Amino acid sequence: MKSRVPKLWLTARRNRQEIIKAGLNRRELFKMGLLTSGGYLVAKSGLSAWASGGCDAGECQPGCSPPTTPFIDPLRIPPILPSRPVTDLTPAPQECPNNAINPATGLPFEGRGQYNGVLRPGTDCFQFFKRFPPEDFFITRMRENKRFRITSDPHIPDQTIWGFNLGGNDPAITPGPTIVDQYDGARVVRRFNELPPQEQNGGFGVPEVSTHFHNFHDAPESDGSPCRFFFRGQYFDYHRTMQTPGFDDPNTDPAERLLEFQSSLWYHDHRVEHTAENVYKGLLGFELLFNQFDTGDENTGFRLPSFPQFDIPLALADKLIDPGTGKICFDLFGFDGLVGDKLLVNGVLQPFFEVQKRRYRFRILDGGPSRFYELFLTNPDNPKQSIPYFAIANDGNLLPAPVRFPTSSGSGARIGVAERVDIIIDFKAIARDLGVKRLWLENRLEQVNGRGPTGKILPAGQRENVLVEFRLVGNSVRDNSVDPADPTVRFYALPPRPTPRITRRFRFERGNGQWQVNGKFFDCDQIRFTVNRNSAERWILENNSGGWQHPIHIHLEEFQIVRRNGQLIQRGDIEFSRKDVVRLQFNEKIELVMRFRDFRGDYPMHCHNTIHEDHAMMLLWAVQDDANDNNTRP
Ligand SMILES: [Cu+2]
Repeated sequence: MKSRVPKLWLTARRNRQEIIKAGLNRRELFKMGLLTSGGYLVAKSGLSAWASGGCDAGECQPGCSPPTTPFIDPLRIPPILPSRPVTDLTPAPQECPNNAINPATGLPFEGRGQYNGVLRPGTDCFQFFKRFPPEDFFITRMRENKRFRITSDPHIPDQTIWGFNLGGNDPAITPGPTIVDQYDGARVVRRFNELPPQEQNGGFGVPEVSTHFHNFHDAPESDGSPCRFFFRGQYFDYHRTMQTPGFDDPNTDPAERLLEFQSSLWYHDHRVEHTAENVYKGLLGFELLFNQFDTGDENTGFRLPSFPQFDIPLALADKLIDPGTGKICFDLFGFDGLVGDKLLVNGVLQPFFEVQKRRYRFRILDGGPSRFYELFLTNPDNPKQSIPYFAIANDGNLLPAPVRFPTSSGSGARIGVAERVDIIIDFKAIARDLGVKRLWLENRLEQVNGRGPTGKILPAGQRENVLVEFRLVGNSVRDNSVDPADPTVRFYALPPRPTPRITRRFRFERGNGQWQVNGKFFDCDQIRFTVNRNSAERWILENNSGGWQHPIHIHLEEFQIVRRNGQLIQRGDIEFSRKDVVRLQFNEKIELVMRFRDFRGDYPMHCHNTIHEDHAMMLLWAVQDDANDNNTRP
């Protein structure tokens, strides 16, 4: 596909390869005067001529990926990571980091206790380790896999990905193995960094990692925080209390804690300044939690479709492919964000999935780096039909009751990067009522760059927008799962909104060619404000721009959105929910309330468009006892 490319981009392209070879990062380039404040590369004479227009080898741009064929490969479902009794783990996990020097690497065995690459002896001991001693452990190794297939199409070669494995000598995969767990007995997750050296990264990716368990209620030392990355040759133990929030808060009613279970979570790399590259390269996976209500068995509790047969995680990712090599590429100099023109689900390019005529639960994750999705079901044989599905969870949290899509105004469920939506599709009803044999799960939200979606909804039935083709096979089968169309169905009530101690305001904006919160860039060494432990606060998130959208993520606990642009969020709205990411859209103002319980220490808030996050739309705040910090615009 040929297209006219702005002159600025031609210049950028001409310089890109030399700079990648020199191993400079963007911050260094900026300091050297090689990047403009707009984020574009300054032209340098004497570098090799690159492109003269259209799409050439090495051009990593939407519209330049080679043609591919959809629906030739089945959906892959990541395997489940086994757990074992902690007595089998050698060396045993310990409360304070194992910082003895490994003679083979010259580095501490364990990376915990390092901050921004520097060891801080005596820090990052596990909070509540004695109160919740681990009973079981998970083990996994981050590795390169050079033989990863995104499609069986012979024109597309093997890809090199970075992923997680099952803990032994098996190959790494992306998404990594799914961690399945319950609120019962504490846990340790031991992760080894066995990634290749930086110079073997194939153009992007940094072999320094910090694995965030996206919005589980964890202490900073176990949260996979951006500045607590660790190196090749090290391991890192993450302690999970497996408690809902409020276990160390005298003000939390135990009954309320039963409303704060989580279901669909994920883990992903969070290395400061390099999260986008590392997650795009494959460092993510699902983490699913069950409890006495969301049991994984459709005969018990809320009677949601049984796991794993009828309960399927779907990680959405958009990629760019180098037209010269057929390899997935990443544009290190695209500061707006990266929007791919190839859609992958669970690491497979536009897969098909054979389903029985019954209800399924799909846990849909926007894996980024920058794309927003609005989800619709389409009958390819009759795209005019409106086909319903039901959202039952928003982010990690079951809704008070199912929400039907498309809505009365015709909208699908919209998700930004890192948001999740669990949906139930009733293939039996759809086959019976509409005569459907194939069904496309489509993203119809137009987005042409990393700035955010245009808001336009694209027509139904376009192959390039299809995420998965469902093929309905066999006769209708036994199904004991709850019918989400039943208006009497209820899940958890929303916990009462707490009374905030203080209101703080945060403006998310462009500044000096990058991204800021309240006029400042992220800094690992700057805690911007401190929250009283076991208190609640009101935070106002503002975006005064009509040109950018930001999915904002807050670590530690879920918040509730009280108002979006002054409008109260009401029962029946999909945002009438606990949330851990909120879409801050054009010229929006979001009011949320949130509690900060149990753990002490530092946590980030950041844009989850991972390109914006890396440059440097993030800040750190801390939780401490009786801090009484009254900074309202920190
Ligand atoms: Cu952003």
